[in-house]
Amino acid sequence: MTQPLKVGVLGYRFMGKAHANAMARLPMFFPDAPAIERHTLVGRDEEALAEAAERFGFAHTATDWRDAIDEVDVFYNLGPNHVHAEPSIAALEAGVPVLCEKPLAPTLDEAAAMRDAAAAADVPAGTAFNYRFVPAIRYAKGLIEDGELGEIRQVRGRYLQDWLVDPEAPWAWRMDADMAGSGALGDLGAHTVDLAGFLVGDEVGGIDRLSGHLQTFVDERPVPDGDGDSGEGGDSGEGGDGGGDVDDRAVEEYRDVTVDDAYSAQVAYESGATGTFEGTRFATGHKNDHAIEVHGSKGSLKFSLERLNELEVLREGDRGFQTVLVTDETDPYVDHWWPPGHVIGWEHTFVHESYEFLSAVAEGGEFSPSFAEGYAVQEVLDAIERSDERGEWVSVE
Ligand code: SOE
Repeated sequence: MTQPLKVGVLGYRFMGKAHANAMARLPMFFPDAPAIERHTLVGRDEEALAEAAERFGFAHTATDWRDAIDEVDVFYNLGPNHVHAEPSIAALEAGVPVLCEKPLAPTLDEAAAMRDAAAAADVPAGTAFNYRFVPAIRYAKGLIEDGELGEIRQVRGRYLQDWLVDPEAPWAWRMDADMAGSGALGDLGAHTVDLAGFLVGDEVGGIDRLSGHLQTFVDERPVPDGDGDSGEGGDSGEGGDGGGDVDDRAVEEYRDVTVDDAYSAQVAYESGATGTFEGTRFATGHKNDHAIEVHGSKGSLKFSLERLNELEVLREGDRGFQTVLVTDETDPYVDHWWPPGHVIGWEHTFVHESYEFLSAVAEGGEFSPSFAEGYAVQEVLDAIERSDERGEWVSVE
């Protein structure tokens, strides 16, 4: 009998919890998935790490990621963006497959180094764009591939959150350019750019040129006493949870916000199709509102993450949009979960993602989205920043 794959995970906050949950669900719902052992959890704060390892079912902990890479068969890099490149490259050089959170890196150069390390390794290197694994998104891609929408003319994507509306919401690594790279652009826009490319890229080609705009609304934020940790997985602000309120904690300092709070971009595809993308952490009342629409010569579709079991589709001849409930035989994962109509949620996207990634690892296959695909997204993010700086349309290099 083959030995379970020993999995090492860097990061134990929001994404650590999402992926650990996925690993725990796998053997119960995906018995054909490779057997895994939740082996080593990596972080800097020993006490918090030990508590997380206990809760997430990891047998070992390490405060240095190098120790984990020596011990494991698979490495999940779920740390803040500035710790994506070095550990991921080291793992790949040691022949250890890597699944890394998005965006691939804070800078295009680091992302290029990661892409090159992946190309030189003969193990899978995946970028964790989990929204590709929403069944409704797979269904939408099938419709587009089958020509149901005709010639694709427009794509529209937006990702709206509101966890920074309060100017006193605490500072976190996601607001620091050195650690995060960019703000709403990299954190939210990376998802939208990837999803648009996944859905329509084969039909409309790459993005030829674009016009980007970035805005920061609040320039500095309070750092609660002892908080604002930039450590490996030990961050204070994993997105939606925002690190909580500072009212009941002593505020020692205010720290600069050096990234965008919101971005928007207008894109021109090689085919002549156009697109608009926008992302913000300031959309009052929108918690995790990721939506994408595609318009073609024969039909259109609309997807919203907040109603992820559904897809709104208008086919040629329809007088209005039909809501398709994607929990039937059109869902590639439905047999693994509940009978049709028994809806699934956000956390299931991580289970599907791990199932595909670990299967690729065990079978020596390819995993998509790869580091090369993560790099392609990063090129678009970089172009949006360049366009904003120059105040003009730019090419995507
Ligand atoms: C934070 O804004 C965040 O957690 C993102 O980092 C995730 O990628 C997204 O899925 C939810 O929001």
